[in-house]
Amino acid sequence: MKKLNIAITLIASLLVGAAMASGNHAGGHGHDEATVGEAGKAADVARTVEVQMLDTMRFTPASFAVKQGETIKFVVKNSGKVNHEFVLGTKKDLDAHYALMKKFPEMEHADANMLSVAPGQTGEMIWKFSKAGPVNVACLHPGHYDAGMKASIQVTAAKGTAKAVKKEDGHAH
Ligand SMILES: [Cu+2]
Repeated sequence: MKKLNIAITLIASLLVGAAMASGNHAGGHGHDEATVGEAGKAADVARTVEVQMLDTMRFTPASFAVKQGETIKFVVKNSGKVNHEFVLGTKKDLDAHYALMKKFPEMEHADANMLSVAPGQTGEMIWKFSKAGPVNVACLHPGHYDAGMKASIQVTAAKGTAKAVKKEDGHAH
């Protein structure tokens, strides 16, 4: 039994170590940040989006749209009485992360793409949506994601992409 405990502790510390390491270098490794955008700079904020987190396991609004290249400041209010979090990612990454959270509920995770907000508090995240396509939001606290605590962000492609394609059918200069 003692051996098993040691093994579990070792696995847990390895996982936490991996999570921390990925937070230190944005981009690369096919991590969340590479596929859904990157931490934004305050100077680039185009607009602020307010989101509320509720104990009914809902985000409001639960879906919104942004433009590719836009930097958004999320002001996330926890209107409930329990902790909630706001985590950006692809559905695949969120699902994988959630499975890990269920196994290790005490796991601390802090990264540029996640925000943990205590009841009655407000957190802020500045995020640059550098890629077009869907981005998902989830609260990964055990039970919350299952109960539907998720939201979706549609990132529309920047204009000019179509033009760039058109140019290529021309003659070589
Ligand atoms: Cu929650």
